Amino acid sequence: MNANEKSPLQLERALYEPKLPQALKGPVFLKEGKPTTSVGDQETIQKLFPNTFGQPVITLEKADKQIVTPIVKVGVILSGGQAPGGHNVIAGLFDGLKALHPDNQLYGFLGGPSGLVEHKYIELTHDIIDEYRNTGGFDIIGSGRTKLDDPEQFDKGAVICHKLGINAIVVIGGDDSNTNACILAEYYAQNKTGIQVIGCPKTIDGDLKNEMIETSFGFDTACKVYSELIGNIQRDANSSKKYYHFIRLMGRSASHIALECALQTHPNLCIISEEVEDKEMTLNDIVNQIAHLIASRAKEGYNFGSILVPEGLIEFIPAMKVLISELNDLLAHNGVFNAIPNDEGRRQYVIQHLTTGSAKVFQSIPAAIGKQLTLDRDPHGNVQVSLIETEKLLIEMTKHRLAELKTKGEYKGKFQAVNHFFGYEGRCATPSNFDADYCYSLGNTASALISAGKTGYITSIRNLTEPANEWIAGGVPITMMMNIERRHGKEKPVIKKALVELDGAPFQFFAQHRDEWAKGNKHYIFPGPIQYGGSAGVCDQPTKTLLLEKGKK
Ligand code: FBP
Repeated sequence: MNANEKSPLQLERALYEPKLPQALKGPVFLKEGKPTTSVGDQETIQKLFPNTFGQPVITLEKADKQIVTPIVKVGVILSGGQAPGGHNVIAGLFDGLKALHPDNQLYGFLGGPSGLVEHKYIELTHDIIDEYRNTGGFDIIGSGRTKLDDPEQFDKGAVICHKLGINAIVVIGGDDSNTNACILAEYYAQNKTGIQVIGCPKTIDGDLKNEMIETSFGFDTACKVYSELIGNIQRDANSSKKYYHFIRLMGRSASHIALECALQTHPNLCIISEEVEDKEMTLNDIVNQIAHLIASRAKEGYNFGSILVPEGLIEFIPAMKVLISELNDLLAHNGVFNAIPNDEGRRQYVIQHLTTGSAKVFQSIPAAIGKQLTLDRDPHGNVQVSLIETEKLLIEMTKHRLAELKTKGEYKGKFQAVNHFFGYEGRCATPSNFDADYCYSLGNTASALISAGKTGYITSIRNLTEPANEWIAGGVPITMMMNIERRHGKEKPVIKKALVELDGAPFQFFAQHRDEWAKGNKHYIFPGPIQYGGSAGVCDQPTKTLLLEKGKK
């Protein structure tokens, strides 16, 4: 690519040198902790993962001199949705491998996990890596959602690894992809293929986190991008004073993104799905809450405001949850449904085959939303919540409710709503310094684990609210994060998904302040765009979620 085709920021970011934890700045040794167990169902997990269960947590520490490590060839896979920083994981891995031995090689499997199975790959060279340093996106090798969980796929993967001499695969993915990475690691160990598997915690959703994984990469940048946009919208609302902005935010099931954006921008209302479920709120309860907020703001003369809606809300409303689960069963491989040529025919088919309660709920929601609920599931069997326009549903229902309040004389304002959905805007943004540094460190750590012959580990960087120099790098056995959950009718070993904890510090802080933020227009915060150059206080700040979780504000 011609340098002239790049923006000044692109050119400058290409030169950015990610900050590393002190321990990763030279030769490292692997310090092993005590044997581990799993977060739940230990006996079953141990039986399912006899080779990879119980391994110790590893911490990387500074070594006096470089020990000689065997030459390795590594294949890397980007799995699932894009998240800012993926290219830096690969750059960190590449640089780490080359520092260990110049003859080490890195291959990229193309288009996600399917690249491994279909033998589509490229060798990643210095020139390619340099082109993608500190950039957003996953376009260096592409990503995909093919589910890697079948021994036949594993065997096909082993064939290409043996052909290329690959001894290790790095899977950069979310909770489902890392679960499958662990299954792959176990399978390759059991079958003595000599192929190691290492995972890396990726997802903007922020739901792959636990005691050892403080946050998944991409969450920081994505939330900062959305918060900038929310701040801009709040400023616009406050200027024209005529619109209510309903802003749906990506994040799949978990509301971490909505909560983080609320902490960064102080909207008038932010719905948290986990709270809706906990309080067993109905759709009507949510609409009433919104309508009453609007009515009380109108009394003070404010006919504008900001309302944040988490993407997965619909799945957390108890009656909707039942409906979605019935739809999952009804529509799985349903040739009859798929053959119905028109929307109305499909709608009637669904109504006839649901239980009476769910049929009623299905009939009560607008046909367009009903249709969105019946669309294809993703390869992991999840409803594609990003396609469900909950914000539009809420606007429509709020309009009706406000009209009722008006007839009763309880509302005298004017309601004009604008809907937004922020998701894809943030997933490939130029990574913040935090994500650029964090991802580079994750990749570098993976190279150390591989060279030491480790398998079934996920890379972990902790102490993230301190300067990068003080971060703690290491590896955590993936089995340590697993339990057994019922998924699509079957008991499965899975990494425990982290939803918003209502007794956790981030939600508690939000809950203590939301009543103030609901009122007037003085509480809005306008975070502005991500800053890459300038003082660390502005450029290197981690998320509010992380700060609060660590007892800092
Ligand atoms: P991952 O969990 O794979 O990281 O994906 C995150 C996400 O961006 C969700 O927030 C969103 O629901 C989903 O991907 C959208 O999927 P798609 O990219 O297939 O439209």
